[in-house]
Amino acid sequence: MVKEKPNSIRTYDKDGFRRRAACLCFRDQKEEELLLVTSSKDREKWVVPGGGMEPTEESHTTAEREALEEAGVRGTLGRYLGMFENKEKKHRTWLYVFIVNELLDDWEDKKSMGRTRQWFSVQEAAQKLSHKPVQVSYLDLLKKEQDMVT
Ligand code: U71
Ligand code: MG
Repeated sequence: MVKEKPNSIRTYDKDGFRRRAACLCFRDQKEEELLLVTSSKDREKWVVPGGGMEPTEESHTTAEREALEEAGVRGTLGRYLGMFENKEKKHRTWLYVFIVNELLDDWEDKKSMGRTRQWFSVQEAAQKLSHKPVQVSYLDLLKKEQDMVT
């Protein structure tokens, strides 16, 4: 299926990197169960919900909007985890923790492209994301943080 986002305008940093934002959507504050969504191009593959920042948006606004559009979740935006660069694809992603408190039955990308979502343990998620090395590095950072407090 071809992805169409007719009203979206891409934004770029001065050096030509596309600006994105994304959320690690957890079931609760324990941050053990993570929600992934299927890829727009390949329904067999899983990705972290996220997408391009629009001209008037701040990264946290984009992150919450993408969680709603791609995963159909509402919740509470948590801490900022950092900015992750994909040198190959030339984009930068501002990443946040997000605690889900509402799972909608119907949402935009389910209707438009049949996108689905599923909970995974952080360890399972890292395996599912192996085709997206930068997204694996999101979880590496999370593990590092968790090791520091335990
Ligand atoms: C795709 C591109 C794409 C990106 C898209 C990636 O459509 P999407 O939201 O699921 O995400 O597809 P994915 O991650 O679902 O497989 O990656 P691919 O490897 O399939 O080409 O990302 P990348 O190649 O730049 O990493 O970006 P564009 O440049 O093709 O739009 O869309 P993204 O960045 O999430 O933006 P948005 O705002 O449409 O969600
Ligand atoms: Mg996206």
